[in-house]
Amino acid sequence: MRYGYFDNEKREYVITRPDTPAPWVNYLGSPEYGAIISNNAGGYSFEKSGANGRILRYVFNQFDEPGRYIYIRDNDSKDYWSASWQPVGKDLDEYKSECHHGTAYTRMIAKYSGISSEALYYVPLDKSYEVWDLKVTNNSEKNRKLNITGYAEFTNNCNYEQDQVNLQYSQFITSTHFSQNRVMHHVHGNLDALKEDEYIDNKNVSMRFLGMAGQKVSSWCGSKEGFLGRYHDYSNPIGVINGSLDNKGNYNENGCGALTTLLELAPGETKEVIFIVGMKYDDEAAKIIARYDENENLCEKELVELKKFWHGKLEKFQVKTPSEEFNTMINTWNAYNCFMTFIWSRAASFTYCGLRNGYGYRDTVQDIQGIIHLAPEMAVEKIRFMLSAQVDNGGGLPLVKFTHNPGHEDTPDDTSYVQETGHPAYRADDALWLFPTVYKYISETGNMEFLDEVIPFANKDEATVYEHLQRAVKFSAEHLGKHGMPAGLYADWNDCLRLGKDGESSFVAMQYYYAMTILRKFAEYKNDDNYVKQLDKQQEELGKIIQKICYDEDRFIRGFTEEGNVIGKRTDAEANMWLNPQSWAVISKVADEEQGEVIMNSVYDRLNTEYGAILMDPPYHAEAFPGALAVIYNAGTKENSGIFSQSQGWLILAEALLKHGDRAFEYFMENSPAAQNDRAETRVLEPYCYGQFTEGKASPNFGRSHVHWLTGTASTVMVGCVEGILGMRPDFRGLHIEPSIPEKWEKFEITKSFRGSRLHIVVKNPGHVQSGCKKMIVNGKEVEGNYVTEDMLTENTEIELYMS
Ligand code: IFM
Repeated sequence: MRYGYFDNEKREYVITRPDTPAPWVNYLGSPEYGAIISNNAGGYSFEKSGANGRILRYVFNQFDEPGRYIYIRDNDSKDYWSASWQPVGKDLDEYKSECHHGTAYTRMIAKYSGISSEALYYVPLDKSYEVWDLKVTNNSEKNRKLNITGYAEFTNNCNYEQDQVNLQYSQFITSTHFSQNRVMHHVHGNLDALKEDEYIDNKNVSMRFLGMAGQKVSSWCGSKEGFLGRYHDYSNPIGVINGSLDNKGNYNENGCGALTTLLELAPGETKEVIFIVGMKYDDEAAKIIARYDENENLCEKELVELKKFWHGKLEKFQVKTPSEEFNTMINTWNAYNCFMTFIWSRAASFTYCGLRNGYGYRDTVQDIQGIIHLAPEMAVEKIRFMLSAQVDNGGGLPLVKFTHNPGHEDTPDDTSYVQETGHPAYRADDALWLFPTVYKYISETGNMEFLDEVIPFANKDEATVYEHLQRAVKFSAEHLGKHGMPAGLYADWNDCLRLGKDGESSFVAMQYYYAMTILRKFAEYKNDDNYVKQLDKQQEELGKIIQKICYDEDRFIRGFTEEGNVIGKRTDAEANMWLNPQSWAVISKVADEEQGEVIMNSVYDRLNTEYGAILMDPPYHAEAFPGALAVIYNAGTKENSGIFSQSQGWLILAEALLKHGDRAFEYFMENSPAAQNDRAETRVLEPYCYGQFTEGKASPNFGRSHVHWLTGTASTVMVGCVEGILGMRPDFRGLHIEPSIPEKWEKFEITKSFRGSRLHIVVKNPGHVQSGCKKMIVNGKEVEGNYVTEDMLTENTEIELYMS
């Protein structure tokens, strides 16, 4: 069953049935002013921090309420509805609606009772407030008198947790006041005698507002109970039913902002009402509202600006392949998803309440990879930041606080860090993610000088990027287990594998091996011959160990427990086959081609399902060792044999590197949100974004996906598709083009910005092969091989590649 469609031209997903199997959401703004909105206007907003800057309340895991509600009431018939289907929830036979989720804006269109409305929700570019721009049209033949009411439910405290649980405190610090065109909500209003930079117990007055522009306020309300009425709810607020709000604020109750205006519409007439929400003091709120009163069509202009910004970013890489699903994801939705996870990390979603007050090291470093081909200038800023969160011993800080202060941070070796972040020790993999990320950035841009840039460590001292990477390798070398492979420490990529300082991880061993390949390239570039030799030796030894103790006939094992027992051997009753060590053996080139074929066939035979490959099989139940935390989850769920979208990306890449275009694409399609648009009731999650995992075959809900818009996922799939399937593989001097495509594809095109040139690449495949290059023509001249070097680039570079 489908609930909507992709409008690729506008880069929108259009929801035509509002009763979606879950709230399908969009992101507006950025954590500077963050707003999340569902297709039924549910959601919340915050300034700077989801944990400490919460403005609008949302009750998690509770049917998508409350939200940015706009009520419309016919004052003659007294009938009322909402600009989004919920909260009033009119009969869908009479109420027709569309929700257009676009790039950082959402537009709700509704038609009911001869009235149509369009509510556009967005955060203007570089502004820290949100706008709900409503246009209402009278499509009937008579004059209509409508009450339009905007409702914003403010949290009683900027701290999300305090608002939700500490009611004996948070209920007694708020009050609301009305002035002219706005409800001002004061938190700690009694502290207004303090100066702006004075605090008592870390507290000072903060103010939020709901303002109205474009029309005159006819009535207002500042108390949730006053607006809803006792024993009423969001679907039938007394303030809307009565036709007028009570014009009362709150003092020691739950605050809200509700504003009503009366619209009189002649047949065919359209009028506009603009609601604005933000966290500002009164004079600034007044100025913001005035801008919308004074500037005609400001909202439309701001929307144009917003689209220009986002579409401009997406335009940097566009494909035209025979697969609509692939095009949709790569051109818009996977790319947009990558930007959202890059910007937001796990700051907030409908699953993440915003309480994790920082960036996860590994996820954030991986997220960067998803946007390097689109916005290398944004990527490098974040790379710098993440390098500055590397401890001088080479390890990454498991959690990098939003208040990160390079050079002055505590580390997992300090009790204070452990107490503050809850992370008791280093993880084995964190800093190893830097290698592919830094390599991709330097190769995309050719910015070799980046290696010499000096960046501080998290705790003390500073070093060049090259030295940072050397320290990361040193960290692994200094944390080896009994067999000489990297110790698993508090976790590797898999949060549910606690292998400690004696247990060992084959996945990290492969990452470490791969890190040395990359570092060697940098060392060669820098003519650091001794270091090259050292790396060669170290890598060769590691490769031998991995082959000797980790290869088990047709698979790589997952590692060793602290006691030295093998995890994931063929004869184990549970978890005897794992996905990641197979794909990473190929990616890292620990496995040669022949071995790669064997292990990837094992994956296909043992782990693949119609929704992607499960993480391991069979799930843990009775045989888990103490560090196998996956057992805490139901079988077929999350790390316990769920289908991790993140791992699908590596699988796609690994198959593509083996030149298996058909299989790479098959894995893409199995797990691609867009490819499941027609199975929305099974997938449940938004068909335009990746989730953390899909329930595996051991679950009775096989195929259902969870944890939307999560970090780490969209980016690995993006890399699998761009670098893997499409074969965009830049290096220091240019771009290798090595597609691994389904053999049925006869042709595809790419437009790509690359080092100041606009590439137009046409790949032809008349002989229907999965990989290869028979001939390549660059700007009309046939060149040797499939490598476009920088000196061949012109402002517009025309490339034709014949695969067969
Ligand atoms: O790698 C982790 C990630 O950091 C958090 N979510 C789960 C992944 C796998 O355990």
